[in-house]
Amino acid sequence: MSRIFLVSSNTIVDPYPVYPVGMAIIASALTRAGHEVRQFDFLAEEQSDARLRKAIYDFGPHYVGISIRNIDAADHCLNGNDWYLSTDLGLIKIIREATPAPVILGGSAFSVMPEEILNYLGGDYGIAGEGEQAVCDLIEALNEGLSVPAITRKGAAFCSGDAMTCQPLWEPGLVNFYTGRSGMISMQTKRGCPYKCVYCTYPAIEGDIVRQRPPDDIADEVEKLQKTYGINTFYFTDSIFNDEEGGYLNVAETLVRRGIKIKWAAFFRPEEISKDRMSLLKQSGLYAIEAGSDAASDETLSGLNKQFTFDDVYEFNQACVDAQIPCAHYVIFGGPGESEASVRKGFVNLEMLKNCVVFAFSGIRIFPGTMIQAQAIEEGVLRKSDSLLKPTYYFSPEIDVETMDNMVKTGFKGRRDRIFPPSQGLEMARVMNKYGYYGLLWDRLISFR
Ligand code: B12
Repeated sequence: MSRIFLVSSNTIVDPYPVYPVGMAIIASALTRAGHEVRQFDFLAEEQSDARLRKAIYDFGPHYVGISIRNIDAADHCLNGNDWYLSTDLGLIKIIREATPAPVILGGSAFSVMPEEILNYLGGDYGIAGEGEQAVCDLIEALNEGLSVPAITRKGAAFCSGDAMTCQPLWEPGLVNFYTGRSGMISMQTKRGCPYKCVYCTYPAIEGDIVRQRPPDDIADEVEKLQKTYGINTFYFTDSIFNDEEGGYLNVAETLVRRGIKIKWAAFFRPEEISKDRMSLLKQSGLYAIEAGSDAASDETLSGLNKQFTFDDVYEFNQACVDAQIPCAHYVIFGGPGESEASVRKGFVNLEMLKNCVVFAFSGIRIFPGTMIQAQAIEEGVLRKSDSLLKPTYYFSPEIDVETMDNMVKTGFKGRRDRIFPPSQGLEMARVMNKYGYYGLLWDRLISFR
């Protein structure tokens, strides 16, 4: 048995603070393997270095694990003022002063560029991708004195759906902290994304094979959270909730069959969805959809390799409107193929989307190993050796960025349901928080009356 001190380093509160489910799953797996675990959430602990130091002294860990969720906000308009690894660097310094225990890094951000982050932060070991089994194996190997590589990469789709029955170790204090500030709790129902969007890091984090958690296991967890904490609003954090195989329908059916009454929201791929399916989802509690529409014209959708067209986005939006489910579309301007003509066409298209919110982003954050990195290298705007640790963005060479941003600002002017730059949405959320509103908040901009 080892004592393992886990730290969640994420301090982002935009668009709202999100429960550190990654850390909670690791805590659960380690506890099941017989270890003693302490979870320390830097945000909930008011970002206090002193509390962190004291908690480490009091616990006397054999190992420290850091869950690193975000590198930056992937928002070009923030001009690089959204870089979070400096927080992790500060945490490691305190940890090193407080204990000689080896430091193990993991988390979604870590998995996106493990070598660079391990080097930058000076951790001892890192686990890229799914961590629950890998972290137990690593600690066992270290306890046996075996030599292990600095970075473990068991393959991004390591755990089967059944192996994901490892429910997070929910901490009552953290549950209250996060539900109090966001009005919801996060839960993962599946892993893996089979699509090949040019910018995407998801395959590196959770693999490209869809693995569905058993629906009854999900329902058990929902019920447990409802009974123990009175939580009724959930966010299913899957990369894409409406998987092609239809596993998501089994989740909805199970919630309905078991008479579980909750509200839930999730990310959807804007693809054809029948009335019956929408109605089942709504019956199971679906109250809002965030759609990865990603671009506003067929040229740019194809440039991102989305494998759907704007007609699909339109039909999907109509299906949401017909079912009276608020939908927010996330679109990026400036991707491959973007030109002034495609932005104009994009505005004609977006105008056709009724009763929905559109969040627009400018440029694509480039991550290692993605197709967009290769394209940027080919276009001569990036070198293979360039570090991507600090926010680096791709813009189509066919458009001037300032001109494009101004076109988007002008196009959205005067509309509260069209948001650009993204910080505008955050300002709106802050104001609503002041008046006691929490949650997604954008859904309140839509009315079906
Ligand atoms: C759902 C989601 C959201 C939702 C969250 C909703 C909610 N209520 O929870 C919303 C839309 C709000 C959101 C917002 C943001 N997100 Co987001 N989000 C995701 C997504 C799709 C899933 C995250 C999740 O919950 N996963 C489930 C948990 C269980 O998995 P996990 O944390 O990865 O944990 C596993 C492993 O990483 C590992 N692990 C985790 N911790 C540890 C610790 C140790 C020691 C070890 C060994 C292993 C380990 O084991 C775990 C189990 O296998 C990911 C992409 C992805 N596919 O991962 C992006 C992602 C995490 N988001 C990202 C970003 C950037 C953001 C925003 C900053 C974007 C923005 N501009 O607003 C905000 C920040 C919000 C915040 N407060 O932190 C990036 C982060 C990387 C980066 N680029 O910096 C990701 C990776 C997407 C991407 N672009 O690449 N997000």
